[in-house]
Amino acid sequence: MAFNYDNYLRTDKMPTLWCWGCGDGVILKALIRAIDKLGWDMNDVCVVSGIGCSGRFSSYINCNTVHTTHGRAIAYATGIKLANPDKHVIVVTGDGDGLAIGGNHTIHGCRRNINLNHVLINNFIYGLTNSQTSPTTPTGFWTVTAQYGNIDPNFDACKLAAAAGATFVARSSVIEPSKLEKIFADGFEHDGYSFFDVFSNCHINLGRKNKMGQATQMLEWIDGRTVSKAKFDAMSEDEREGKFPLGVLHKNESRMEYTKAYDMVIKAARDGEKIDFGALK
Ligand SMILES: Cc1ncc(C[n+]2csc(CCOP(=O)(O)OP(=O)(O)O)c2C)c(N)n1
Repeated sequence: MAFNYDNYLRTDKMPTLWCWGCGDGVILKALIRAIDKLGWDMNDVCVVSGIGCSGRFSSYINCNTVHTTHGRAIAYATGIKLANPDKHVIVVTGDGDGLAIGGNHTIHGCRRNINLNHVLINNFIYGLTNSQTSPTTPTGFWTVTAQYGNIDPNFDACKLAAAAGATFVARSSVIEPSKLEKIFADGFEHDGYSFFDVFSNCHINLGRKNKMGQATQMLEWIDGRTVSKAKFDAMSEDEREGKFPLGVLHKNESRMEYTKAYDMVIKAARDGEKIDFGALK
């Protein structure tokens, strides 16, 4: 039987505001399918987003949603999760939203290992506001804020998240929707900060202005920059240049999740129990 997306969407908000061929729709579908696979009740799910094309997720998905301010989605989501530890909180940001203005919040969410599911839609540009440089814009690319070509080095978002303390870190792309769905489902089940770096195409505000062709050519461009983790691990340093590994890149199940740690604080304040600081490791 065909999958019925209408059960999960605010159909009155359709069609979306996204450009034709935008990868955001692929990611929305994979996210919905992962929720369906896990059998989550949509009343128990909260999707929090910032501002950007990626910020539209909270408008289109039919569950508890909060469309917050640019760069602050993780801060809102942290409060929501602390007050509702039994609910599933999914945060959707862009690369500008989650790595530039909101980079600090991403780092500290990872550091705390709070059980948020952070989907970072990485289209390598500020999409909504017409092509400003983001922390993942490749070197040499034209943007409105780098009209002679981008000289800034770029972040590897997964390395950043893992170094900051996230306990599930994965990369996928809109080229592989079924793998994306599986990676979402695996990460959503993980009890800790799950970070997903999802490569997506913005053929309008990155591609067109850099003469990269249409959506399909941009998918080929993403394909050329990505390799499976297994292949990446077998490559030499030189071969790895400009390539990004795909798959689950880091997982740690031994660290305590933050709402559980915070529960010890509540018990200390309410019942005079001692906090087991040794258990925090
Ligand atoms: C505090 C603040 N600064 C700047 C803006 C303008 N603004 C809105 S979205 C955005 C960037 C969007 O890029 P990204 O986060 O990469 O998301 P995308 O649109 O590509 O999905 C900016 C600069 C804003 N809304 N609020």
